[in-house]
Amino acid sequence: MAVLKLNNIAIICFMIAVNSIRGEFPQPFPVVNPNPALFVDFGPHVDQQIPISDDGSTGLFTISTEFPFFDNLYDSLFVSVNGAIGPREIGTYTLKPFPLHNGVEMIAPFWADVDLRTNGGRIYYREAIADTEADEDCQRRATIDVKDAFPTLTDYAAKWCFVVTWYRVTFYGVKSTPPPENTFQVLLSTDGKRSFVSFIYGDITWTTGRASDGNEMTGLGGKPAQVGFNAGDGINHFSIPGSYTDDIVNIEKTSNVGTPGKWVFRVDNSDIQDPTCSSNVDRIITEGPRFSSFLGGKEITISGPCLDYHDQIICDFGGKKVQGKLGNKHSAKCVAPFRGELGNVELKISLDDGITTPGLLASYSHIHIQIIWTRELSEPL
Ligand SMILES: [Ca+2]
Repeated sequence: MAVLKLNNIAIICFMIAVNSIRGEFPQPFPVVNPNPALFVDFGPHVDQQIPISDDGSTGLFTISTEFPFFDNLYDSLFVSVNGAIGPREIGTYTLKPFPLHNGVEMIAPFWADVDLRTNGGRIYYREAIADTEADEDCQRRATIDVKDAFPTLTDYAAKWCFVVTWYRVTFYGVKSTPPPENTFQVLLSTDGKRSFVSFIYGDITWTTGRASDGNEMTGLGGKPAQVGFNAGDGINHFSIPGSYTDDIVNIEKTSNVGTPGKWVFRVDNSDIQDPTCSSNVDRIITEGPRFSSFLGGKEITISGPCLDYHDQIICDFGGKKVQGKLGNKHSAKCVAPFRGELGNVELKISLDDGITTPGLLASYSHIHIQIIWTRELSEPL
């Protein structure tokens, strides 16, 4: 399929070159914000536009700040046609599931085989730092998203915002008329220290290009779109539920912040923070780091259960209990105690001052913490 596509690209590139001279690209649609309550203002009146291509990008775009992402700082990025943003161009159109190796750092609001040559769909982007109503609105909305999702971050104020909108884009190899179209937007924001990403979805109707075994009429099936974050180290990544499955076509009806079509994440460190919490007692706790020195002292962040300010948090590290503290409404923090031996211990968390006995899952969840000599001697679990 890849070879086929490459041949097609060569042919189509020639056709585009000819069309470009003749000015015969599909005309862009008039831009209509599908949901002003969700989507930051976008379009040719405020944005730049990505050149028409199948698997191209903005080219390297130098940003006016350093954007923290997965424990690194980035001062430039590519916006790739195929639904991803990062310090590298993402020309790949047939996806592999996260985690990806080879240093492919990626913010993926909807990584799939977008093709801008086919219909009038366009991708608009801007670094929203000007003293204009549209740019200030980007920073204001990003700030609100963060404060709504992470209520303890009352001091957060976005100083920089970057917005990209994939507007009515369709997929490579589409045969149907009119073609299925997707509209989605991503906001990046930072205050210089912390950084956040909002994914915003309008109509999502296709998931897969034809070269990824998708149906050429519907854009469904095959290897569907991936939504989440990839650190590129083969370990750290985050995929939202349904990513890389057929269910991702329903992403505009889902949320981790209670607003269908919106997902918000903190992305500056290696553990992507998803504000989703759950009263589901069987929910797996996913935060970390999932290791500590045998001397103790490592602060462990635990998320999953919905927490409240009146919860009395106790962490039980293999029988050694320590008092924890509230991180935000979705996370607690406990400092691992001294433990004079190596190996795994079970970490349990109580929200009622340790009254509830372990095993009554209404108040307990658990993970295993690996006790090691130093971080360098072992990888996190
Ligand atoms: Ca493509």
